[in-house]
Amino acid sequence: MDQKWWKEAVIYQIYPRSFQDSNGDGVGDLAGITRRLDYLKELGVDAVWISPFYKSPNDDNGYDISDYRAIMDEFGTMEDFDTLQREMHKRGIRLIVDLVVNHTSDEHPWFLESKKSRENPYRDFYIWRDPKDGKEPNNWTSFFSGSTWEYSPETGQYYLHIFSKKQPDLNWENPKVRQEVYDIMRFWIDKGADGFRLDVASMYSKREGLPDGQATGGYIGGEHYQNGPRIHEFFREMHDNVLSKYPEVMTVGETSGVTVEEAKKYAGFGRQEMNMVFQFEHTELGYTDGDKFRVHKVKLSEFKAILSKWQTQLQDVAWNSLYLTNHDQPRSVSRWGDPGKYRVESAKMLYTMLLTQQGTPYIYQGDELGMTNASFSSIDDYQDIQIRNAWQERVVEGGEDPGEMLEAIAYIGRDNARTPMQWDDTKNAGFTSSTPWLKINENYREINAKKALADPDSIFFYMQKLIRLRHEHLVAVYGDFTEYEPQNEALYIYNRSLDGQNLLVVLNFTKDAQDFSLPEDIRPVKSRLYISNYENNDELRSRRLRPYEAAAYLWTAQEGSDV
Ligand code: ISL
Ligand code: CA
Repeated sequence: MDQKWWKEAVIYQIYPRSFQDSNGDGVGDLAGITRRLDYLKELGVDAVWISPFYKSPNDDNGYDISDYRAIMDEFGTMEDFDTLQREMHKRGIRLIVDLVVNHTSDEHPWFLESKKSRENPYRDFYIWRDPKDGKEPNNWTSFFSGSTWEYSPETGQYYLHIFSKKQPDLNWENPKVRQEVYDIMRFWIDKGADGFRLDVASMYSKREGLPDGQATGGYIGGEHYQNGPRIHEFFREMHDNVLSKYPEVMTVGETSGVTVEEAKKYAGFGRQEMNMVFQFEHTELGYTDGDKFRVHKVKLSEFKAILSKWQTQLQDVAWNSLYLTNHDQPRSVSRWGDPGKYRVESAKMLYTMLLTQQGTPYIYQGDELGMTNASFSSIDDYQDIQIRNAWQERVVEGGEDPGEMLEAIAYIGRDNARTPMQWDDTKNAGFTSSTPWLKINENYREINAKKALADPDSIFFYMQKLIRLRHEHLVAVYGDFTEYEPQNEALYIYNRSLDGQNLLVVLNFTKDAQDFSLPEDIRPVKSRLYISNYENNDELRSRRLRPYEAAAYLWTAQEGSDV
């Protein structure tokens, strides 16, 4: 057990545009975050990851950066950043910043130069190709619809963009690009950053020749740029150049398309690449032919199989990260729990799971309140470029059924988690004094922070307790993981164990009562309740679980040991 702060930490993700507006323009900002730090301190999180706050034309809400060393106008000034980081550190909260370097904005000075001429010194900062038979150089499709290629008449070539055409991909083959990235990292470490979340970290290395992808229902071409040929070399170089000099700085890679085998390389102990990765298998569960807007129902056993696989296979070799949602996913209670009658119970149950598995847990803003999907009724209410482009391609141009598409968006679309934080029951939920950039969920009078802080049984205080317990009991962080009854379609049952200390977790994923029988090899001589979302007695035994009940017990089989 190699103890590290980032293994024991619970991290909170802030999407700044939607967290707190401080100046009445309808957009969240850095000063707004500073105002709410005591709230985060009360929740008890150790670190905060803030989605991009750099200068950006906002084609993709800050994931398109035009200056890596300046603050987005709408979010404030560098002084606001300095204050924020100082106030965070004063409270013992670490700061993780987002590093978006698979691509820049097309308004970044590098790209403005690059597109001018084939001889420009910045030409090789991006990926340019000649047309093929007068058309795009290959068949790859963008995460935001259409081709990944955009024609640039100035020079008669196409440039690659895996995301929007305003997000040209950087050419990581060029060592100058990599040195620029390392400089940006040093800049933010000097400014007070304690870590980096590496945006689309699995996609920097594209296969030579950029061959056509296999046509499937999802995004075409991924096999040629996800976990590409030089990716691990790049991360070792990043480590040598930057991270090795700052051993306390943590890194988490957002690695779509990562397999367990690849994750062991990115986040393997002693490999000196990054500390942990976000894997995508559970979030992409049910995507029909890889298409996120066609999600079919899945069984609980499939969901459990993925999470348990990541638990057991990374154990002792690599570190995991744990998340139920983020700014790209629907709300966790809407996707995996019950956003209706059992909203509170199921939200607590889901986070009991997240905070009792091995890996570093990430709580996305508003999930501590049990916020739900946006439930907008019109396409005009959505702002997300992915949603809008998919609508244009499928409904407007493709003639697909608008009702079905709206339903798919309401279930899986990225704006579901981007509606503003619900702070109180006043107009605009205390988020802003004017019109919010994205509509506030109509349920804010029922679901808000003010109400949660006045209710000792709220999801907020339950999460606070889960965080405190995780800090007190290392078995929850480092314990080995063993699953029971993987085929059970109602209950998720697992045990964590560390040095004779055990934590048994039982989670009911249904709205019905379910019988739990104590696994045969679990014979506690002593046990006590760790946490539950219902009133419970204090010993571990077979019994009936109520709807969405979660119960976790500390126990030992050793005579004379304490729990
Ligand atoms: O939304 C997704 C699935 O359709 C995700 O796969 C997402 O596009 C992917 O994880 C990359 O996400 C990250 O990079 C994007 C940005 O739009 C996302 O917000 C960011 O988290 C481009 O920078
Ligand atoms: Ca503002």
